[in-house]
Amino acid sequence: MTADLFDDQSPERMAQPMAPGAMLLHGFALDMQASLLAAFEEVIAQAPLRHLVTPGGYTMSVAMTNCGALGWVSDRRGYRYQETDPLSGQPWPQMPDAWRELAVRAATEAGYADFKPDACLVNSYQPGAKLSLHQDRDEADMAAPIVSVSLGLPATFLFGTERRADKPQRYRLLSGDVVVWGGASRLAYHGIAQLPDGGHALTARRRINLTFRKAV
Ligand code: MD6
Ligand code: FE
Repeated sequence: MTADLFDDQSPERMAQPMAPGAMLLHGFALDMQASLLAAFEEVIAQAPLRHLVTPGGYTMSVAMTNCGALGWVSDRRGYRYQETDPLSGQPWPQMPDAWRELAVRAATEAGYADFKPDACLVNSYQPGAKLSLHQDRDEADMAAPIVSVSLGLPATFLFGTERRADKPQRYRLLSGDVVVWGGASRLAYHGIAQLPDGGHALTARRRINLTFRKAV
């Protein structure tokens, strides 16, 4: 990282390389937080947050829902993307335009032109919730990156390699941070450490995460 590259940016807006293909865009969504969260309320009014069950029978501590043409679901039969919400049998809510535009802009900033997300997984963490180390590998096209937007309470993002046994690096993700992730890092193991208690002006005792994918 060279000084002149960031001369015109406050530290809050710095782009931090994490690994080949993975970039943390600090504060990239900072000035959109309120509108992103207003759209979040509309999405969860149509497709409520729920705690999915893993194929192994474990109930996830993170509450999830989706918007866009496809949504990621888990149940005793496995993990998959599907066009309808299993709770209602209806299509998932549309992806809000402001969400899609943010994701495309962040992907472009990180070097992934032409990102066309068709799925957005919405994660809601309350204190005590965590997401164990996993790979995102249910998407058909591994050439497309994933764009992940953090809102509300801070969290520790664990970011490893393609080998589960490698010790992950730790990154603190704050409200308005965006992680873009693809290329050589696309199959890196990652997770969220147990969320500490806290309060946030916009989300109270919650962390909201939006992950945009190209599922098909
Ligand atoms: C989260 N994120 O931040 C969970 N996956 O709450 C993810 O699992 C994730 O942030 C792939 C790429 C970026 C991510
Ligand atoms: Fe993931």
